Amino acid sequence: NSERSDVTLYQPFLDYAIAYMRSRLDLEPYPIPTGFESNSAVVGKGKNQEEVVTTSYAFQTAKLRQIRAAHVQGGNSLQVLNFVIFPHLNYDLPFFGADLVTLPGGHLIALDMQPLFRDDSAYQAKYTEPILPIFHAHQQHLSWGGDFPEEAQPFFSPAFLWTRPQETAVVETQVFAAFKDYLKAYLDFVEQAEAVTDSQNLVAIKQAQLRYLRYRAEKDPARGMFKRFYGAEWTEEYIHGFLFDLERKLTVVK
Ligand code: DBV
Repeated sequence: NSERSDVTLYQPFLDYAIAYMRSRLDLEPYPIPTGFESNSAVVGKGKNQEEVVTTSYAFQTAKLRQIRAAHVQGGNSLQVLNFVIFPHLNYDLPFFGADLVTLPGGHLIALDMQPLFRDDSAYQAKYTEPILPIFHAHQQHLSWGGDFPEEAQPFFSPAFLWTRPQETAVVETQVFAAFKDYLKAYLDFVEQAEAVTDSQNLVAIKQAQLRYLRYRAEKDPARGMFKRFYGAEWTEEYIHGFLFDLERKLTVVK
């Protein structure tokens, strides 16, 4: 239905996530580099002109190094909520990863608890098997989205919800319900998580986090879009200085 408006499609997801996290976690602000809290640009020509606003949100807790969201609002056919939780390096927790994307071509939804150790069966038993019932319940309504980059596969769990709904109403209902269930299950994991102290495990976690982070920063599917809107310099700084900032944080002398 072309009458309906998608302009705030993911705002309820963002509002829900922040309110829900506040209800269960002791959220502290996480610094957003100056100039990256929000950016806007006018794109397109004539009647097709749209303002594209990108807003950043970031928090931290004792167990979660960075909880951050990028919300892109550019009218009916450009809405993105990219929401990722990066645990501290002394927890074996997976990443919470949500990439909710609406483009002129349609909706693209990626939702997962992205594993540190994809092929480790003990890890799967701990962090994937418990969410398989949620995955199967939602997958019934959200069919597999088809091909995605082969090289990205190691970073997704067997409970990866990947779907391209035709209808905006499906995003508002089924996808929103899945998002809530995954976030709840993730916070349950966080609640139960105990700090890792074994030095070998700590090294493995750090390596796995860096592997994930480097992949995401290098292959960020939003890079082209951000460059067109806001220029190359802003985009690279946004990616490495905020969206995927672990390497920078590790090299800062505290
Ligand atoms: N994706 C991001 C960030 C975004 C973002 C930070 C702030 O990681 C948006 C914005 N994702 C975004 C956009 C597109 C996608 C696509 C705008 C569409 C790009 C386009 O079509 O031009 C999951 N996101 C995708 C795709 C996947 C994901 C698989 C399709 C890519 C393709 O077909 O090439 N989430 C994404 C991903 C990982 C993840 C690749 C890897 C670990 O966690």
